Amino acid sequence: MSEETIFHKIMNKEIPAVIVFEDDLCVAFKDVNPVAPTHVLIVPRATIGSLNQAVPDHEKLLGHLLMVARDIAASQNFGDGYRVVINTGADAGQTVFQLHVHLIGGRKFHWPPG
Ligand code: DGP
Repeated sequence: MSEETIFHKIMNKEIPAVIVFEDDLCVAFKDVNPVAPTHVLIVPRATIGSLNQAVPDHEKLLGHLLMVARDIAASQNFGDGYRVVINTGADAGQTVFQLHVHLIGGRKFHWPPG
């Protein structure tokens, strides 16, 4: 079962965050603990605990989150690339159980990630 998270409080403007984009489907704000010069989280307004809780009805929303990530990336001075990440489950490093897309850029990344 999905529960209210800190991201719901941010989306409801109950706690502050630096919001860089919002529309009727999602809110994008700066990560409080950035791992790169640009680190933005794109969060759906619909409660979805993780990618594992996504259902076929969410297909268009999931595509929208990626397009928003792409558009925010285009507004940044990224060099030759950026990374889009969805940590899914504790073993992957997910700590907030509301689906979110990390957009990180502004430095060079290595592969495979840690
Ligand atoms: P993940 O580990 O994939 O669940 O990412 C959660 C991210 O959320 C992590 O990078 C830190 C960020 N975060 C946690 N709490 C807050 C908060 O209160 N405000 C903001 N802006 N970001 C937060």
